[in-house]
Parts: sequence; C-alpha cells; structure tokens
Amino acid sequence: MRASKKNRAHSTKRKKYIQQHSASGLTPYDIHVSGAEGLYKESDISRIINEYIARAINHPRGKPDTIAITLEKLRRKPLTISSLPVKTINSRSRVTAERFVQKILVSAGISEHAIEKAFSIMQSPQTLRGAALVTKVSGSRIDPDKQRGVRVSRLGITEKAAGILSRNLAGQKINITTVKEAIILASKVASSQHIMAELCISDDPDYTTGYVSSRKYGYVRIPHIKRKRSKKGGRVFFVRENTDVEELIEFLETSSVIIIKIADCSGVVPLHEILDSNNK
Ligand code: WAQ
Ligand code: MG
Repeated sequence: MRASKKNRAHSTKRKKYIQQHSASGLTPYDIHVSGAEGLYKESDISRIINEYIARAINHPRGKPDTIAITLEKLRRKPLTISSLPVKTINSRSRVTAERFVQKILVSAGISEHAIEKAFSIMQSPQTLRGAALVTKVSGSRIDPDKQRGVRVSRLGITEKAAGILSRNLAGQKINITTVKEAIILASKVASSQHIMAELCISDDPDYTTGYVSSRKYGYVRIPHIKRKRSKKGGRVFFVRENTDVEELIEFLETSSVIIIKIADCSGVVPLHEILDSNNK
C-alpha cells in the first residue's frame, strides 16, 4: 500500500508532469504519507487490505488523496531467515540518542563522514518513500533515484513466528505494529551481506524512537532520536564500498524473504553491553 497527497506548493509542475508522463498516480510533486507491505496467505488478503486502507486514511502525517494497493502472487518460495535480537538503549534526550547512534555505527565499521551524510539526508524536508544507500567509508549516496530511495518490499513473517515475536515484545510493553514491522524490515535488510548497518528514524510526527540495526549488534531501539511533531525521518542503509547496486536493489525490492525464527528480545541495555554482544 502506498498513500500520498498533492504538494500544493507545486501544483502547476505536478499538472505538467501528469500531462507529459500520462501518470495517474504518484509524481515527484506528491508528498509521501504512508506505505506498508507484507507477504500473506490468500485467505488473509481482504482483511489486510482493509487494515492497510484504514491505516492510510487515519495516518498522523495527514489525509492522503491517493491510495494505491498492489497485490502480487509469489513466483518463488521465499528465503527464510531469523529476526534480529531486539534491545533498547536508555537514551533520554536527542543529544544522548545521537551519541549512542554514533558509537554503535562507528563500532559497526561506519565512518564518521558516512554517519554525518546519513543525518543530513534525514534532515532534508522532503521525506523519501524509501531508504538511501550510503557507502560505509566514503559516505557516497549510491541509490539511483534520489527522490524515492529504495523501497524494501516482499517481506513477511510466518504466523507462528509472529505469535512468538508479539509475546516477546509484549513482555517489554512494545507489542505494536510499528515496532513489529520495523523488526521485520530491519531483519531482511541485515540479511544482505552488502549491508553493514541501518539507521532509521520514523517520519511519523508522534513517534520519536528510532533504531540502529546490524548483524553485529542486532536491532537497537533508540528512544528520543527525534523531536516530537517533526515530520522528518528516513532510513539509511550503510553498504560496502564495492556494492553491486543493481543486485542489492533487486534483493531489497523484489526477492521475498520471510522470518521463521525469532531471536531474543531484551529490555533496556547499557551501551557497553550492546557493544560487547557482537552476535556475529
Ligand atoms: N523500504 C525502505 N524505506 C522505507 C520503507 C521500506 N519499506 N518504509 C519506510 N521507509 C523509510 C521512508 O523513508 C520513511 O520516511 C522512513 O523509512 C520512516 O518510515 O522499535 O515507523 O514507516 O520503536 O515512519 C521504528 C520503530 C519505526 C522503532 C520506524 O518508520 C522501535 C517507522 P516509517
Ligand atoms: Mg511513517
């Protein structure tokens, strides 16, 4: 599902674009409101579509004027993976949150320069619909469509694994869709050997917890990473310098991946314990 609304500041350019490209849906002059994707059984489709529509209509980023829904039959069996272990760091302000992000990313092999680049992409007033790909040392942005980014899709979780994940998250009082979907996405992303780490800040104005994830340290939740009421946010995937971009985008956007096994979910953990954990 993807929901958008017209950017009133660009209505003339938008009209022109539609005429020139005979586009009926999203143009570069629309504002991204919300999106969602998953792998589902046929018998669940109508329920999920209704849930997605309700979400799009009642989204805190505003009322969309276009909602597009695409359904697709899987052609191949999905690749099966484990979820990342989940932990929360005790950041109490934006300053400490950013410092923790910095420390974890540097320990995961990301350069200060690449981290600065990631923050500057997320500070931009135009939120992307997808994620930016930034090389881990030189900090270059390598995804081809700078207005869109790369949208991770074809990802899901089996019913059994979802039940276990919900139970684990409920133990930490964080069993909400936002967290579950983010863990599923981060786990697919981290399963790519091209990607060393991910930084995510929600674009929802009320949601101020973000995360840093990596195979090395798992999914680390970072409270207070953004100011309340800000609509800025985004995702950056830090990739190896010599990444084959086309191959990576193909994996993220079109290969189906499903979570069948759930890793630990711990509560609040101090930074040194996270840095000592080193899963792989
Ligand atoms: N693929 C790539 N990028 C995406 C995708 C996707 N499927 N979905 C969202 N993004 C990008 C896009 O730039 C959005 O602006 C940005 O991420 C934020 O998306 O454990 O809600 O859906 O408490 O607002 C983190 C949960 C929640 C932390 C993240 O992201 C926790 C969230 P949102
Ligand atoms: Mg959002």
